Amino acid sequence: MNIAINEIIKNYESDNEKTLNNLAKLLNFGKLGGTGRLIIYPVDQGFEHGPDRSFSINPEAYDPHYHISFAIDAGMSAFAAPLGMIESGFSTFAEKIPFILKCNSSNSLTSIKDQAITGNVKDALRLNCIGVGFTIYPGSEFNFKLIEEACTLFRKAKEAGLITVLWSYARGNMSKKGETAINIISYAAHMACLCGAHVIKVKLPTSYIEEDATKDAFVKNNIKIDTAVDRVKLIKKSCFNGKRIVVFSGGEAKNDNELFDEVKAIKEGGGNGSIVGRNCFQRPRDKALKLINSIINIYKD
Ligand code: FBP
Repeated sequence: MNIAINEIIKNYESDNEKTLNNLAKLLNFGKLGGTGRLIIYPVDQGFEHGPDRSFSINPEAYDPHYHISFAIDAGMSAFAAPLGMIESGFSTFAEKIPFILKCNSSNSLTSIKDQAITGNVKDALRLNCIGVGFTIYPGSEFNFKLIEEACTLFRKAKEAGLITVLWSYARGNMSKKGETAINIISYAAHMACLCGAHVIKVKLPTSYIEEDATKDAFVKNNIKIDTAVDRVKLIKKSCFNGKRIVVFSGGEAKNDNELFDEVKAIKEGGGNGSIVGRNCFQRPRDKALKLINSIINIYKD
């Protein structure tokens, strides 16, 4: 194992050998393998937003095989998806890319800020996944239940030698702007670390500070949050002073340059990488491949 990867892995002091090997697999796979950076391709938006809203702009994307083969050809570090999607490409793509089983999902046919459990450690092992993924909604009325579910899943996953990825998306008891406010994302990212996640996934924060009890600390202690680089640095600091892997989500489809600016800020701020879904499958395949290649080159540069 190279020095960069060793440096990251040694921060996970309590994990068994199998889990550490799976973490190493994630960090060594794909075009960013061995760099300490990673890029994950998540396809759970069919659950979260519905198939037509997600895929009709690029109809090939209705097919699960489209996504898994895209992840492989793009040189992604891993493919993350709910049960049915991984099952549907399991034998065709076995061993060709690390799978992360997304074990809960929400849907937009309801306005409730909760998630249903749709997968477990047994499924992840049956599907030869390297890890499990889970979403919590800090701030929602269901946040305590979601946090407890995440911890229960993670306990079993670690026993079974799997890694854990936590999508920590603030939602509920805050303004819409507050969901990506720097003070809220910092809090959400730290809670994800405390749940024991190996990889923390949050939205890229804005410089807006939500009115709440944490705001004062930002003002009094003059925490630097003006630029996207400052904000990525702060999130890494909130994640055990840089000792946890943090990836930032791509969000809704946007133009290439906007995305490149975000990636440059993540890189400069010491973030570990990106998790990009819609910005890939809502573009034609060739354009999406080019986009990911450029993102990879920014991280590698
Ligand atoms: P995207 O790159 O498409 O934003 O995917 C990342 C992701 O976390 C998905 O896993 C999830 O479905 C989606 O974002 C949720 O997005 P939103 O918070 O906008 O509903």
